[in-house]
Amino acid sequence: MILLLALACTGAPADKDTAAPDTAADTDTDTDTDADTDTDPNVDTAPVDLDGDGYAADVDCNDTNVAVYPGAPELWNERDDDCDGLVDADGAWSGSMQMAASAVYEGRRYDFSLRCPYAGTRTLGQLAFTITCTPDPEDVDAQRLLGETLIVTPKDTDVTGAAWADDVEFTSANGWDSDGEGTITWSSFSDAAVAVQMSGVSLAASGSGDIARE
Ligand SMILES: [Ca+2]
Ligand SMILES: [Ca+2]
Ligand SMILES: [Ca+2]
Ligand SMILES: [Ca+2]
Repeated sequence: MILLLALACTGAPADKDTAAPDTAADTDTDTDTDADTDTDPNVDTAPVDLDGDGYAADVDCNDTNVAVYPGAPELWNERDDDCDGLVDADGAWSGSMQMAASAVYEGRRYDFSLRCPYAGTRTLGQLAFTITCTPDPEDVDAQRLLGETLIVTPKDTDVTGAAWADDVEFTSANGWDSDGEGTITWSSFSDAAVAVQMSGVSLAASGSGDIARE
């Protein structure tokens, strides 16, 4: 009996693969049914599509969810549905805003019109942006009352879904700052409208504009 067992464990085992092509490199005893073209019929390299959405695991960014695949409709669900590497409206955003500001100084009112580029990002529930207003460098009153630059930044950066509304801060290069409010409303995953405003005793400003994902 011992001799028979020893004999059974020596030498090349019989090839029982059922798939073509069969090669001399294949010396296993497994029975597999893969239909790939690699030289080892015991290794199945054929693309796998676990969730059956028509996209194999190498291109399907979630092969266990049938609603997620390249080109799938992107939804506001904090998930990358279309496999473009971006969750919802995440990405870099830019655009231009027009701001109106008014200041009262020594009993006289001054009005200013400012063009203010928007630059920011939205990443995994966090918002960051800087709206940089540059008053006319030739306007002595604007420089004195608003500063060389007037910057708007968010105070609370949490964002979910298609809308954000929270406090912002206006900061002048002249050294003062003032709280205001801001909103961003997404009309799609690549377009949004921005509005900011602040209202102080001697200074008020409000602006709006459109931004787009880069
Ligand atoms: Ca799949
Ligand atoms: Ca999938
Ligand atoms: Ca999504
Ligand atoms: Ca996406």
